[in-house]
Amino acid sequence: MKKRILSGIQPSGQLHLGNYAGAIRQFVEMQGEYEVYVFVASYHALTSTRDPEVLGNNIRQIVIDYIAFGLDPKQANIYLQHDVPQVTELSWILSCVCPKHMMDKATSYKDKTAKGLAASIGLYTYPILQAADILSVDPDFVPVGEDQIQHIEITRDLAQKFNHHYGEVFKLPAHRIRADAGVLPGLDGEKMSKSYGNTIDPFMPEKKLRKLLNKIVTDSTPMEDPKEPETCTVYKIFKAIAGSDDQRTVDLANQYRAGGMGYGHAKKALADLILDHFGDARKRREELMADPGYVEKVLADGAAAAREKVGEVTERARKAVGL
Ligand code: AQP
Repeated sequence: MKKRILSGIQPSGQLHLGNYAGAIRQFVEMQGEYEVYVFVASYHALTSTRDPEVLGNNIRQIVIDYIAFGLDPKQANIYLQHDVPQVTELSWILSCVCPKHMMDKATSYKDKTAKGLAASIGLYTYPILQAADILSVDPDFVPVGEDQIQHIEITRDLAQKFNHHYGEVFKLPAHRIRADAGVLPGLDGEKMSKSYGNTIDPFMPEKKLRKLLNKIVTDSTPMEDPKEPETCTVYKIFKAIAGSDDQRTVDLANQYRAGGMGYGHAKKALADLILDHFGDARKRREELMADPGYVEKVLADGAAAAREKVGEVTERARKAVGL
């Protein structure tokens, strides 16, 4: 029997290279070999998005982009979190075994409120809802970016606490990180993040994309001097997309170290790489945008599969607690 994976992304803005490098690329690589559940974390996005129209558009766009990036609806169950409302029931059940200090320790709440997000209870407890999302389909692995490791550990802790008290109800999943992905920096060198306004969208029109890449913050080393690639945001992004062993990455690193190369040149190389790497995805996205019926069908099928599996797990949890 195939092992199962689950992961999701919040529709809190346009998907970016960080989401691709840390998460989506893994989903695509694992489909076929694994049973795949990938969802759009619409309830989670309520912690940051208060405009209903924006939220609706983001949700639809993420589904289109998942498929454009290479997720195959024939091999992956793609669904919307709010089409499977039992996850919120599981979230409540888990919140009743979650000690408050577990949430106090979660770093993303501090990071996000420090960046100006409203300090809501939803944001504070979102790792519990995330645990419910994950545990609800009994996955073996959760492919995520490095920044999410703490949340997968919280998920395991909560499952263990629940199982310890009520018996073996939840399966303990492991996180899966892509070997050389790391946390991708954004235009300002901080973690690339939808809500930080520092993202690179690989689907942007070419001219806009090139202009945007010119904004990546670099240091002031003069053109003729040697430069250190590993501390440069442009190079880090290039390496994450092309791969560390790719000849183009090796050549670019050599150019940095040799001197005589300006950052403008590296930014141009990055733009060329993105346009090349995502060439097929960009075309597929155009086609999908013109076919809303297909996207609806994918979501209906995905929701049906997810509801069946989540229903089973919810029933187990209900019984265990005495409901
Ligand atoms: N910069 C990144 N580098 C590597 N992986 C990343 N991920 C996000 N940013 C990077 C991975 O993408 C998946 C989706 O994450 P999410 O949208 O559910 O939440 P997030 O991690 O908080 O992503 P963002 O873009 O930063 O969204 P906002 O700004 O709304 O919080 C996860 O697997 C994550 O690791």
